[in-house]
Parts: sequence; C-alpha cells; structure tokens
Amino acid sequence: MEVTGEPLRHPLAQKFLAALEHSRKDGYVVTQPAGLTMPRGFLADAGRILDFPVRPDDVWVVSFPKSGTTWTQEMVWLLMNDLDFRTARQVCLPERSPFLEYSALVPEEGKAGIADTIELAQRMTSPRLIKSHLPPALLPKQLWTIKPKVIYVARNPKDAATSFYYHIRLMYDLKLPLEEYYDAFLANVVYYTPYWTNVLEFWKIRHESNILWNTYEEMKKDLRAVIRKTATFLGRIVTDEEVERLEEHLSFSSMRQNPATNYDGLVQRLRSTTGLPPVPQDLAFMREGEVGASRQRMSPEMDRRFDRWIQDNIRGTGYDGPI
Ligand code: PPS
Repeated sequence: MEVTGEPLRHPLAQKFLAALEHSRKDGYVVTQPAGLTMPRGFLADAGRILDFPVRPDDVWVVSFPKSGTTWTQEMVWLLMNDLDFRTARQVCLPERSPFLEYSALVPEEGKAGIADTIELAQRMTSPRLIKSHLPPALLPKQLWTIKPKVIYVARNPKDAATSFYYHIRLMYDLKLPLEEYYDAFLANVVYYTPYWTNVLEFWKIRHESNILWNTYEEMKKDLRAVIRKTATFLGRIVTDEEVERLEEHLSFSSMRQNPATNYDGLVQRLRSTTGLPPVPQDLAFMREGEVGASRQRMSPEMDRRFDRWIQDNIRGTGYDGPI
C-alpha cells in the first residue's frame, strides 16, 4: 500500500504556512490513508515507515504531539533499563529512544544537519524504545501483526493544542497570534491534526493486551500509580524506593534541569542550521507542565468552540479520556 497526499486546500492553510518562518514552499498535504495533515516531504518517507521492520521486544510510545511523550519515554526507558539513572543523564533521550518520523518533518534546509531517524531506529540494538506521533494507519504495518508493547499517552486537546503552538514557535518561528493558531488547529490545518484521528483510534484498541493507555492527567495526579501500572505492563518489578527515585527523576523541575531530557540544546542547533535566530526568552521545551492552564489563554468564545468541537467529535464513541 502506498501513502498518497492531496494538497491541503483549506482557506486557512495559506495563512498558517505563510506564518512559518520556513514557509514550506512545498506546502502541506492530507494523507491517504488517515487524512492526516503533514508537510509534503513526509510522503517521501511514509512508505519506509509503513514497511519499517518491527521486533517483538520493541516498546513503542505513541501520542498526539505535546501529550507527555518525553515524560513517558523517560519513565519507560528507565523501567526497561534497570533504572540506569547514570546513562539516562549522560545520553540524551532522542539517542536512547528515537523519534521515528522526525527526519521526515524537518524542512529541506535543516536536513543536512540531522540523521535519518528511520535508519537510526532500524539500526538500534534491541530492546528498542521508539517514539512516534503517527495514527495507526500510518504506523509500521508489522505493529499489528508482531504486536510489540505499545504505550499510548493522551492529553486533553486544549492543553495539547496550546503546548503545540509554543512548540511550533520554538522550532519553526511560527508568527501567528494564539487565537488564529487555534482556528487553524480546529480546522485541521496544523501538521499532525486531526487530533481525534490519533486519540480515538488508539482509544478503541486500548484494551488489547499489547496496548497500555496512559494519560498526561493521570501522570500529573498520581505519577507513582502510573509508574507502577507501566512497570507491571512491561513485566518489571519495582520496589517502593525505586518508585520514589523514579518519581523524583521524572518531576517537571528535574526533567527541565536535565540536559538529556530538556531539548533546548537540540532546538538551538536545529534553529541555527535552518537560519533562525536564537530561541526567544519566553520559549522553552519544558514549558509549563500543568493541566488546564491553556484555558486561561483562550478567549471564552474559543473555549466554547473547543468544547463544542470536543462534543461533536466524541458523540457516540463512548470516549472517556481527558477532554
Ligand atoms: S513532543 O515534542 O510532542 O514530544 O512533546 P511531549 O513530550 O509530548 O509534550 C511536551 C509537554 O509535556 C510537558 N512535560 C512535562 N509535564 C510535567 N512533568 C514532566 N516531567 C514533563 N516533561 C514534559 C512539557 O512541559 C510540555 O507541556 P507544556 O504544556 O508545553 O508545558
């Protein structure tokens, strides 16, 4: 099966693309299958991703962007590696746990400075921990036959969308006011949208034995419980003392101070290879780490629009994840 893409024709698309410093001259496409908005360059790698060889002892962390992926990866990597905090501090997380489609997203001007992440993931020794933000229809086909462990992490869409806004400003200097970005997000003009294709497809299969459904909100509320649940899923036994050490290592403040999990250095390098100025003072990869804070940034009208959009999308599905 081949992944194809029709040009994204929504009226807001041009405005969104023009507001990106690297205006993506090749534009965005809507993929078939999945109906996902992606930079056109993604299509060149989509087939290699579908055919990516999966191993039974892989662990995959999958999410919609900005849903707690990095937090989950760090927790899972430590659980998979006998709580090797030393290596976790020395080797940056993307090296320990590659982001499968990352190089397919980088604009042409930045490609020379980065490795082919699909190849990198393919060459890794087992057991691998691989990150992806793709929906099921675009993930490697062997995930559904070999069935390695997959940990999905969901976050409420208002916070995920807002966090993504600051991320796109951080990475690509998006010059669009927040409210106009929300318009684009709700219209599925932002890359990786529609949000619901990703979340609902995984929610439907959350009870399969190789899938674990976690949420950012659960992690904020009771990280210890999520650590224990994830350890059990991975077949690892953790003592109370180990859970405590993990909790400390995984706190927002320690992950923010840890150069192996705080990607500000990586972002800085990408910005300089793509000719962008240094990261503005008000932006950071580890930004806020809160639940519900995005509502304070939205106009009451936008908040209501999000609520209507949420209801329209979950109606009849029985969805009980974070909203
Ligand atoms: S990415 O780029 O898509 O992989 O981003 P992702 O890691 O999924 O999400 C980034 C958001 O997660 C927050 N984060 C944390 N919150 C609480 N505790 C810890 N330890 C933690 N680590 C990362 C990060 O700050 C981003 O959320 P916002 O709302 O922007 O702060």
